[in-house]
Amino acid sequence: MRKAEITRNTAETQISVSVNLDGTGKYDNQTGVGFFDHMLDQLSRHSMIDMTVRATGDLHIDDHHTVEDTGIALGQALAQAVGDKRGIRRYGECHLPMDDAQVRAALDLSARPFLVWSVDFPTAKIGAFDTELVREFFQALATHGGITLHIDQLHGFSSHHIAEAAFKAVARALRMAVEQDPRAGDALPSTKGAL
Ligand SMILES: [Mn+2]
Repeated sequence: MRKAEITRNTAETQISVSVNLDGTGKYDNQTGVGFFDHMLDQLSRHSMIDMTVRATGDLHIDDHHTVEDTGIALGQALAQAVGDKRGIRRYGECHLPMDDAQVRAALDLSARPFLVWSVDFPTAKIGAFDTELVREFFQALATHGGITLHIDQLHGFSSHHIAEAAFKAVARALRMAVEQDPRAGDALPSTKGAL
């Protein structure tokens, strides 16, 4: 089964993550950061990856360590669950509209971490949440998941919609990339012989 569990404890955060790539989008995400939980729920639901996240972080400072470290653990879990990448599609993309916002995600499970981030939030906050942490999360996810991840905002004036469209776009792209390609058998989707 393509599942993984990661536990990551530091002086700043204690995090446990479990994922099932062949799930139905069931989620149970509790980080203590309300808006971030809402975004993780979107990531699970729209990728069809079952996801459980528990994070206890130093929220008395701010949400930064909790969000970033959850991205690290989730990236590690995805990389572990996807395994040797035989038979998967490898690439995924999505243009995701949400009311005023449209965000495009394109990704490659390349083992070459890279984030292209072309998103400009019109506000510094969504409720109590710092919008800059959306980028921090995806940077951590890309780095520790071995993902080449491009996220481009095409439209939008609501920070909530832009953030949510980004998470949903990445979710849909991830769903595509981790999916088994019925034509591929157990072949590696690369001419190099390694990914
Ligand atoms: Mn929402």
